[in-house]
Order: sequence, then C-alpha cells, then structure tokens
Amino acid sequence: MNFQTIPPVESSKKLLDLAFRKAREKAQANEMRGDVLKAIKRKESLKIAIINDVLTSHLNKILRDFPETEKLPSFNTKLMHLTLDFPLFKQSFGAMRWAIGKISFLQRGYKGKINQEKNRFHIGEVSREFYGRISSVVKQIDKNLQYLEAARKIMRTYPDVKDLFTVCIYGFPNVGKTTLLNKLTTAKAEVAAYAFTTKSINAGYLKIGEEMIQVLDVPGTLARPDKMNLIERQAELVLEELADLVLFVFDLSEQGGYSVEKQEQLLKKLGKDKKVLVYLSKVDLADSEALKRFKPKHCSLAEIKEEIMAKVRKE
Ligand SMILES: Nc1nc2c(ncn2[C@@H]2O[C@H](COP(=O)(O)OP(=O)(O)OP(=O)(O)O)[C@@H](O)[C@H]2O)c(=O)[nH]1
Ligand SMILES: [Mg+2]
Repeated sequence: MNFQTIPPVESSKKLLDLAFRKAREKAQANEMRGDVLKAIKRKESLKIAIINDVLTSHLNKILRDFPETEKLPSFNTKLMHLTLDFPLFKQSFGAMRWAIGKISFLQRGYKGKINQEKNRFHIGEVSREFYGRISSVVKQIDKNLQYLEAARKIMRTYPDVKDLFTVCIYGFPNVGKTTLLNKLTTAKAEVAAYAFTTKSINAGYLKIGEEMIQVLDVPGTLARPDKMNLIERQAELVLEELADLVLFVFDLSEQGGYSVEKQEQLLKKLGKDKKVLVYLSKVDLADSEALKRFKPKHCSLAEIKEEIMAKVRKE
C-alpha cells in the first residue's frame, strides 16, 4: 500500500465555498425562460442539486482515497494504531457517511419544498434555509475532516514496505546505518555527519541469486519508549514485526557520539528471538586497541550477504 499518494482533505469551509460557488456559476449560466415561477424553481432546484453533487462526491472521494483498514496487512494496521488516534480515525469515516446521507436527504426534501411553493417570492427563502442546514451539517464534520487531514500527513511518513524477506539495519543515530544500506543495496539514501539524518524509513533492495531482499534502514533510535517520536515508534515496530534479520551497526570509533558501552547495552536489548548480525562501522577511525577489545562476533559486508542468503534459504 502506498500511503504517500492520499490527496489532501479540504476543510469544511473550503468544501462549502466550493459547493456554493459551483452552484452560483451553474445557475447563472442557466437561462431564465418561460413561466417565471417555473424558471425560478428550476434555477433553485439546480443550485441545491449542484451543492448536493459537489459535497457528496467530495466526501465519497475521501472515503475512497483512504485505504480500508480491514484489508491492510497487519503491520500497517498496527502502525495506524500506534501513530493515529484510531477510534477518531474510524469515527471520522462514519461522520463522512453520515454527512453524505444527511445532505442527500436534505436535498430531496428541499427539492420537494421548492416544487410545492406557490409564491415565487418565497422560493429564495426556502433555498436559504437549505443552505443554512447544509452548512451546519458540513460544519459538524469539520473536526473529522481536520483529523483525516492530520492523519494523512502522518500516514505519508509510513514506509512502503513489501512482502519480502526483510533485513533491518538498526543502531544509535549517526553510527553509519544509511551508509551501510547504500553499500549493501542499490539505494542512494541521504548520509550526513549529524544525528537523526534519516527521518523516515529508507528501503533498499538487494538481489542475491534469484532472491529479492528488502533492506530497511530505520532511523536512529535512542530506545527510550517514553520519549519516542513518531518515526522512532515506527522504527521499533518495523524491527519487531518485519525484521527477519537485524544488522546492528556498531560505531567503534564513538565518533557518532555514543560510547562503546552504551552501544553494547542497546545490542543486548535486542530480543533473543531475532537473528542479529553486528557490523562494525568507521573502523578506519577507530583505534586498534578498541578493535582488539571488542568481543561480540561481527561480520564483514561479504559475510553479511552470505548470512542473509543462508537465512533466506532456511525460511
Ligand atoms: N570515516 C568513516 N565515516 C563513516 C563511515 N560510515 C559512516 N560514516 C560517516 O558517518 C556519518 C553518519 O553516517 P550515516 O550513514 O548518515 O549515519 P546514520 O546511522 O544513518 O545516521 P542517522 O540517520 O542520523 O541515524 C556520515 O558523515 C558518514 O559519512 C565509515 O566507515 N568511515
Ligand atoms: Mg541514516
């Protein structure tokens, strides 16, 4: 599922402005001819029909533009529960459906009222009453329209993950994770000399033999559950839910700003249920003593590829 292409959701004010403007334009273009009472009725009925069309088609489009959560892979639904106000999100679609029904109902009712009106000077009043009621319906769902727009912006940051064997690159900020992604795959993701460069989840692909492997570079995490931001929470979920194998990037030079000891603690935190390979970054900057002292088993780039292949074959 591609969450990047959901179009913006307009506010209630914009929707109403658009609907009323379209109605005015179309009605002006509609020539007045024949019996005056009939002509006014035709014009006003046309206006309310256009308002109904514009609003209901916009609201229906919102319902179509967002993915149906029931049909999404479980990773995506979990991501939504983690990053959105899920009850409000679901309730907002209910609000769209409610408004669609209400607007159509009002349009039918007021079309009837206009048709029955005998006094041409009263028709404008009936229309205005319709406009008032429609405005109030649309304003009632403003909170929901605004929430869907906020949710869209959050969903835009979701990773476009594929159902492939998945390797996750993990480690503290600025240790060289993205550099490893670029070395391992054909990705050309941004690398920079400061922490938190990667603000969304980068994906790269690696072909070993006939196998396509997805490599996800999750943003640097400080692994503090209480203080995690949106992307860090996504990173943790990706790791838990999707990683078939974890590549832990260890910066022995400590130039990334994290001590060897701290990095060892983070490495230990990784659950025993995942296979974890350690990759040493910035060895060119590390002092040789640190390298000698370093206990955990670590792999070269070539060994990483071999290990990935071995694991893919096993699955
Ligand atoms: N000398 C040297 N520099 C490296 C090496 N690997 C990465 N760097 C540098 O370290 C800095 C951080 O690298 P990134 O790959 O952006 O690190 P990151 O872990 O993705 O960082 P965040 O996305 O911010 O978490 C960059 O300036 C890289 O050029 C290496 O092996 N040797
Ligand atoms: Mg990065």
